Amino acid sequence: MSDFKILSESVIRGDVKTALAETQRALDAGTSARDILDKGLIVTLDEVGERFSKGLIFVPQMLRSAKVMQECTKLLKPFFHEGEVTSKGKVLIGTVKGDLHDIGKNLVSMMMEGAGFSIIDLGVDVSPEKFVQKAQEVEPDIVAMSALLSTTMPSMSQTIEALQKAGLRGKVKIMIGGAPVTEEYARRITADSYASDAGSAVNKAKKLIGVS
Ligand code: B1M
Repeated sequence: MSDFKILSESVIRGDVKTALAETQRALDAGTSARDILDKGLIVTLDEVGERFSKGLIFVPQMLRSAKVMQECTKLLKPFFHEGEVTSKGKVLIGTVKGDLHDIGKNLVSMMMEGAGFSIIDLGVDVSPEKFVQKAQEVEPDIVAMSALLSTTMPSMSQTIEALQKAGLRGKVKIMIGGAPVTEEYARRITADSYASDAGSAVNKAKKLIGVS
């Protein structure tokens, strides 16, 4: 964490200029994009969450930190491309209904895209009906759902039911993830796969549809 002290402090302060300069400095110094992301940015947002839980900061500060994180992630994006590849498969992704958290979902999209998947990103607050309608339209290989609130997790199960009712359940694989989501929860709601982070989401997606 100490290598990323300035980066971390600037994310917490919501200081995008310093955070971008620090991200670039770390890249120029040869630090891997993966380390900057995992050890510099994601751990800092965990710290932001801790401070929010303790009542030390409030939603506007949390939002500012999130924006800084997103700007820094843009700098890192080119480093997560595995090379020129044809589409490995189509992934329809979104953050579930009632949930506005999109940083994790965007990272999963970014890594999957970098690994050669085509991504159709529905954004945040995506209802089961919207997932179904878009799945009918684009015929994805995988429907991927993210949730960051324990209160929005049930929407994942509602979406699976809606896909089932629409006759799509046998045609798509379902992957879920997000901080409060667990492997056990995925099994319970009959999702095909759970991933704890964006890197493992890529590997699990490849496994799900049998590509390397
Ligand atoms: Co919110 N928030 N937030 N928030 N927020 C959390 C999630 C919280 C844990 C903070 C806390 O209390 N400690 C808490 C949820 C408690 C709970 O339900 N368990 C919380 C709360 C309570 C709220 C509000 C209700 C606050 C309020 O208004 N009183 C509110 C809800 C708004 C809503 O959604 N309806 C709210 C709002 C916000 C902001 C808008 C201010 C902002 C989000 C901005 C944005 O996303 N554009 C925000 C933020 C930034 C956070 C924290 C601090 C950081 C989240 C984050 O981006 N983490 C968060 C605390 C925390 O998580 N430690 C918190 C970094 C990101 C990379 O991690 O998203 O977990 P994560 O993604 C990971 C993995 O989970 C995984 O891959 C990623 C890493 O590689 N993953 C997947 C994610 N999706 C996946 C899908 C997959 C596979 C893997 O397959 C499909």
